[in-house]
Amino acid sequence: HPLPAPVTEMSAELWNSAAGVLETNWAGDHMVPSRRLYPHQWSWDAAFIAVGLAYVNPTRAWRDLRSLFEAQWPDGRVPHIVFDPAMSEADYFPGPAFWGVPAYGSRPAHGSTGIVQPPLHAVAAWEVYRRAAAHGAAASQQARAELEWLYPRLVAQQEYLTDRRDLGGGGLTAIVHPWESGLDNSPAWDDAMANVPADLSLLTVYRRRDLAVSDASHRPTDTDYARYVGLVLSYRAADYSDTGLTERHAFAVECPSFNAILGAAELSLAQIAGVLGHTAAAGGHRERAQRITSAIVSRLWNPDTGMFHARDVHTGKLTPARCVSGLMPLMLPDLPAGQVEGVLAAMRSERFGLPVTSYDRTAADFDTLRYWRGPVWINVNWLLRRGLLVHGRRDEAEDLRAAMVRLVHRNGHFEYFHPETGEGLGAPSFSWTAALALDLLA
Ligand code: 9YW
Repeated sequence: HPLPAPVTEMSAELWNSAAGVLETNWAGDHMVPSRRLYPHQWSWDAAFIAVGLAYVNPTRAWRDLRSLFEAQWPDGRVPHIVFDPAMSEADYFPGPAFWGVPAYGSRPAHGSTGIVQPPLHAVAAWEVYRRAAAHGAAASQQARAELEWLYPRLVAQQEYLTDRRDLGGGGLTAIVHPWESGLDNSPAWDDAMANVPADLSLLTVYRRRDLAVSDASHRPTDTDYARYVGLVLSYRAADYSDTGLTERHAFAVECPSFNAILGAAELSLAQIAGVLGHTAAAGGHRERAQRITSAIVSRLWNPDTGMFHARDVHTGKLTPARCVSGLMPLMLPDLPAGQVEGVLAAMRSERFGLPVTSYDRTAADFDTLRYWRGPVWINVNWLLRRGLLVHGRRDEAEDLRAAMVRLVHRNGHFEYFHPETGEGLGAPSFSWTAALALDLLA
């Protein structure tokens, strides 16, 4: 499937290299984020990836989403990693044996993790569906059948997050591990993580695999990892039950990005319910999106900084850190004008730049290399561009689109990028960067 017109040499080159990355990273029934660093299936990666596959291989887009949801738990949670039985325990830490989760569902997987990631899949499914007609009648028929299969599963995912994970009781989902945010070592978690025990001796029992395949100065620290491992052990101790979790688990945080995606998912579910003829359900989804938006505004907005911040469920405090997650509620169409203006002002300020950094450039601990503590990531910028479009900021959306395309074309389909030089960092041939490049070009 060639790039739709207008085609320039630059866009054709980028389109072909992006399609090539998705070809390389296809593992039979799912896509891996990166062959070397992340050799299994990741949950929110699958959503971003489907958005790109919608242009070049819709059958694989549906296959990837279906594979993920085939591993859905009976309680509705969609695990953040589904482990590929073709890989061994040594290929990724923490691997299947560490999590100790049985293989749920029909997927012939090697189990999964017990935590979740942002529920972007309804948004992705709707995008793949919308593009199906461009591939002909058979693709349209397939898209409808896949939506029918996915819809109840997407609803169960939302219900798990809104019913079981509303640990703060205010209508938002609380994440119980930084990995659940998808923004692993973001400064947004520093305050809450300070209250999580860091038992470094755990790292003599469990060895980090990431350091064997990437640069330590880019990755979360050993202290971070000791806490990450400790939090999994804590959640695992009661078989990942959410009952009474706040009292026995050291980390519970309401993340503005996670909850913005939760709200956006309800709106996509409303669209999906509409085409499937579930009219009453569609109204319910729209109402839930509105409730989530109101809860984000009343619980996570800080009028002094003019942006959103993560809220620690244990202390009730907002973190002072200004992170990209605090811009993400821009995705929500019912966000009140005051909050829209605040987020836009923060985005335009010297704190974030174009494309936006993962963390405030002017902060004393801004780190140009370390993962979610400074570098530029394409996926969150892609979500912010959606937010700009939702609020009719076409020129700014176009500037952001052009900046992302330039960055990836000049530097390659990397996992993340140096915020000053643009150099590609982390894993090369990274699936979501390639997938989203296709969408930005189309
Ligand atoms: C890790 C796969 C995942 C992403 C996350 C990202 C990273 C895994 O990679 O986490 O080992 O640190 O933070 O968002 O889903 O691409």
